[in-house]
Amino acid sequence: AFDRYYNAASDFIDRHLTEERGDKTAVIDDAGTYTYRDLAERVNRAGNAFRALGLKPETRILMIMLDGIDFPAVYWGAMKAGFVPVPVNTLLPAHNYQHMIGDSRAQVVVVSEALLPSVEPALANQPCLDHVIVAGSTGAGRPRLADLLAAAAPDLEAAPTTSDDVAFWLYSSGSTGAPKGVRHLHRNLRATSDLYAVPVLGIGEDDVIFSAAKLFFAYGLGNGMTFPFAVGATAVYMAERPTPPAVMRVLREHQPTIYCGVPTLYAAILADESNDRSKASARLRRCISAGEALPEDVGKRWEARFGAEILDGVGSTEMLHIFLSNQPGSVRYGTSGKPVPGYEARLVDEHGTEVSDFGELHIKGPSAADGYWNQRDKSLMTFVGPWTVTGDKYTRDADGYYHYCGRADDMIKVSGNWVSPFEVESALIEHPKVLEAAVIPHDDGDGLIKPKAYVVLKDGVEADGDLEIELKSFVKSKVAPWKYPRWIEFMDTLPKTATGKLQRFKLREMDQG
Ligand code: 3SK
Repeated sequence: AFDRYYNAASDFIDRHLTEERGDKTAVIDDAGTYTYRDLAERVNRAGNAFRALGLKPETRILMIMLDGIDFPAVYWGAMKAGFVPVPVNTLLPAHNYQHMIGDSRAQVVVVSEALLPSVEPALANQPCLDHVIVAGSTGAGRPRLADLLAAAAPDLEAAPTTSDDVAFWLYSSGSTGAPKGVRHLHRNLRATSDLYAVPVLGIGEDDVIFSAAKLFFAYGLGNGMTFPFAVGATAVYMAERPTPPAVMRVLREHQPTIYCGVPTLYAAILADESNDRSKASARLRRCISAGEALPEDVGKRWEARFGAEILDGVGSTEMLHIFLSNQPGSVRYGTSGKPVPGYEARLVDEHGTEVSDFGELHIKGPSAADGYWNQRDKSLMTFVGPWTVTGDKYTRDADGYYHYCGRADDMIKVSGNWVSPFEVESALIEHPKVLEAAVIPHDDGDGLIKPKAYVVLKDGVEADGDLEIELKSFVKSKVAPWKYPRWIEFMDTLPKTATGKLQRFKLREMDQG
C-alpha cells in the first residue's frame, strides 16, 4: 500500500538517512566510494540544479551516461524533483539519439563527456531541447554537471508525486521499428524489489552487488540501483564495456557477493579455462542471468567452476524486471524457472486461447509499464488488460518450469513438427569448439523448411568441412533427428540487440538475400 503521495526517490534514497545508514557505502565506482549520505546529497543537488533551470513538473531529462556516481545522482535527483529521467543506451548511433530526443521531447540532455562526440550530431534541430549538460572534467564548452551540482543546495523536498505518476522511461528496442518509450510509474520500482530482489535474489544490507549489465538497461537499473538501494546494500559500478577481463577484474578487486551477468558473458568468461573462483570473488554467493535464455551447459559449468549457482530468469523492459525465475536451491538449468510469486503467467495459442503446455507467454504483475509513449497501436497489442504480451514462446513442463523456445516469430516448423531454435543452439554450444550459435529456418530448394545454423567458434578453432560434419552428428546425438541443422555457416560474431539478445531476424534477412 502506498501513501497518497509517494516519491520513489525518497523511498529508495532518503530512507537510509532516517534508518541510520548514512555512513554505509552505497556506491563504489571507478573513481571512489560514496556513502548513503553522499549519495542523498548528490541526488538533492541534482534535483535542485534541474529546478534551477526552471523546468516544469514531468519534463523529460534524457540521460546518455556511463555507469558511475553521476548516474544515480541524475536519475533519482530528477525523479525526486518531479521530473522524468530517461536513461538510454550509451552505444547507439546518433540517429537513434536524434529519434529519442525528438520523440521524448526532452528539454534537457545529460551526457557523459566521453560520449559527446557520438551524441553531438543528434543535438541540432531539436525544438524542445533547451539544455545540454556534460558530465565530465572539462564540459567541452557546455555547462558541466559538477558545476551545477556544486552551485545547488544540498537539501531538497520531494515533489508531491503519487505512486501512479510516471517516474521514468526506458526505451525498448524490440526486434523491429524505432525504439519505443516505455513509461514506468513510481510504484513499479518498489514492486520489483519487494517481489523479486528480496524474496528471490535474497539481497540484504550486507550484500555487495555488481551488474555487468549497465544501468541504462532495465535489467542493470534494477540490479545496480533499485535492488541495492531498496535494502541499503552496496553497488559496484564500472564505466567500461563489460568484457570478460574487465568483469573478472571487478569480481577480483571488489569481491561482490552477488553478480548479475548475461549468457554471452558467462559463456565468454568460461571460454578462458583459467577463469575460476580463485580469480574472481571469494565472497560470491549468488549469480543471476537474464537478457536471453541461459543454456543448461553454461549454467552447470559456471556453478562447477565458480561455486555459485546462477538463477536464470526472464524479464522485459515493459515489466521492468524479472518475472519468471529459478529459485535458490531448486535451479533447473536450461529453464527460466517459474513465475516469481506476485506475478501470474499464462500460455496462449495463436487463437488467443489459454493452453496448458506450449504457447506465447503473457504476464500479469504490479511492475507492468503504463504503456508506450505516443504508440497507441503498439500499446494496445502489448498491454492487453492486466496482461503484458511478451512475444516469447514457452513450454511449461509437468513440474511447472518454463522452457524458452524462442521469439514467437522465430519458431521453425519442420515436416509438421515445431523446432525451437534455442534447443538446437543449446545443443550446438555444448560442443567444446563452439562459442555461440543461432538457428533459423532455411528453404531446402524444394520449398521445404529445415534448420540452418550460424556458428561462432572459440578462439583458435579452424572452421572446415570436417567440423561441419562433426557438429551435425553432435547435434543429432542430442536432439530429435528432424531438428539438426542441415547447413552450418561459420561467423565471427552474431547480430545482437544492445541488450545482448540474439537477432535471428537479421540472419533470416541475410539468408534470404
Ligand atoms: O531480458 C530480460 O530478461 C530482462 C530482465 C530484466 C529486466 C529487463 C529485461 C529486458
